[in-house]
Amino acid sequence: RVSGAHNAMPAHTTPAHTTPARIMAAHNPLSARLVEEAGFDGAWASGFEISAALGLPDISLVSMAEHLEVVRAMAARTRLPVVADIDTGFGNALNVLHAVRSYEAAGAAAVVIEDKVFPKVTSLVEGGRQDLLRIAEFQGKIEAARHARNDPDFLIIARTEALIAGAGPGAALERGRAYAAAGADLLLVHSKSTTPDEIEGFIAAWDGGIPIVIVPTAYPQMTMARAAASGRVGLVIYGNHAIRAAVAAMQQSFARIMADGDTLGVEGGIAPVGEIFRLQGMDQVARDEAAFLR
Ligand code: SPV
Ligand code: MG
Repeated sequence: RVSGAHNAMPAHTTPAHTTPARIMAAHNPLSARLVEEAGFDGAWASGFEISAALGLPDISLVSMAEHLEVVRAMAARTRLPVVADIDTGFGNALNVLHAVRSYEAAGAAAVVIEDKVFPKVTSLVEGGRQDLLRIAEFQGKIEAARHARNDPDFLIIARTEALIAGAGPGAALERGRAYAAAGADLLLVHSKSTTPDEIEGFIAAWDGGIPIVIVPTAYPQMTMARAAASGRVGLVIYGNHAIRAAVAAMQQSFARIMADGDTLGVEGGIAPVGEIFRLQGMDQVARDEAAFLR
């Protein structure tokens, strides 16, 4: 269960200063463990990050089976709820039925399904093709997701890309309301505006009765306090900060080693081998050896 999310806001009320749950991106089980140790409330199995980790663009090239196996391994290695980014649901409403059953069985706590046409293009890229699905068809996908889940606490998060597609705040509200009416537990509204104004305008106008999810990558001025003050944000997803942190750290270390011709200079700035042993659970290996190897 994603704490704080399911009942973050009772229908049609706007309690002040609801504290949103914080969900950090991860692209493999190790990064999910680091998300847990840092104290986040959940791990975001980001399509962008998992694509990038496979050396691929986030344009629906990673298959459901590939993404699902990463989610399964993450859920096995962290106690945190894993929020699975299933993009468009890998096809139509029938694909969504199969996807939701599969992700719930794999140990995910929630899925996010977005209202773009399959194959989708990543949201934040300049000039990306952003084609929206018909509202009724996406409502069918939400209804399929609700029908497929076993546990009512498995969250179905509907994501509208109306602002990303440039369809405007009216279209975003219309779609959000339609998805809430179809039974979504939360509404993710994505924006690539470089200030929080667009999202704050949406949140102020929101009357759909379910909590909102935001991904403030393009508008990092959206602090936790600011999100909480709206009273309508149930989850904040930090969408791609794990892969960006990892890439920057590797680039710096690799460049230094190439420049220096040895690894002495990076030793103080990278994790000691013992830290990797700890994250791998080598202490348990030693206990298991003592207990079971004869
Ligand atoms: C992801 O992390 O895969 C997302 C968020 O969907 S974004 O890349 O900003 O669209
Ligand atoms: Mg994604």
